[in-house]
Amino acid sequence: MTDQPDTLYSTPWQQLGQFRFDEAVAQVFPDMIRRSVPGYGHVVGLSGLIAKRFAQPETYLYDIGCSLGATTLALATQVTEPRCRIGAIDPSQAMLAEARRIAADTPDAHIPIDWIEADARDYAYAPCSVVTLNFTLQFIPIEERLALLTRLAEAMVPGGCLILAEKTCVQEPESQQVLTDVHHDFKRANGYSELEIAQKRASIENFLIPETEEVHITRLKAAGFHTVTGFFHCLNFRGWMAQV
Ligand code: GEK
Repeated sequence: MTDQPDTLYSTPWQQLGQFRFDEAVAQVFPDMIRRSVPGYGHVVGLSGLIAKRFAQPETYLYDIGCSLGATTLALATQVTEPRCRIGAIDPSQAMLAEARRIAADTPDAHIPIDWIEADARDYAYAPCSVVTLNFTLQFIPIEERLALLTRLAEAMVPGGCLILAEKTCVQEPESQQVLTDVHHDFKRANGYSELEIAQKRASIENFLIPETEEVHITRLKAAGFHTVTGFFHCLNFRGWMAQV
């Protein structure tokens, strides 16, 4: 596992470009996400347990926006159904290269993994029983989210489950402010400076677009998921199981 500390925004940037999932990010990603997303480890671990319950033999499990494969490996170690395969999808070549390296060092993965360099919006999905979209839908333009979820619901076998985790927001400005403030306190408590918090925020502002829980649940139902059940909530981060 790459264990480099995230210092990407620790010195002033002359020109802050939009955040990109490039090689520099891939090198520090585990540290970055653990210090930035409260409950990230719980979401990953629970994804494996939920997948174990819903996986069906001879189907695909997809981990979309797999990054370094933390959720992918949770699926591969928990699920024991016969003749399953995992499709781990990410458009970032740098992320996938690191993910492959980490997976090669994980001996207790039971399920073969196909590492797929692709955009989730274009990929032709095979029949699948589990899909994880952990902190990935938030990077897809809002107007394209329903089409992607609809394609996923159509690819799922009856009884299948989508696991969706996202950074969310709330309607009431005062509640939103307190959630943002405590999230920044969480980052400070994890060693990020004011400069790092401010620069990361500026670079990701128009790239990571959160929505409310109500919008997510309404859209999941419109996409064809009949039951949507929350499994995780910590500050402004939430996770749902959506069944077809
Ligand atoms: C984890 N799920 O560790 N199609 C597929 N992937 C995409 C797309 C797209 N259109 N756009 C961005 N990504 C992981 C963490 S990180 C979350 C997910 C974060 C990918 C992008 O390349 C990146 O690897 C991932 O989504 C988001 O459980 O960085 O906050």
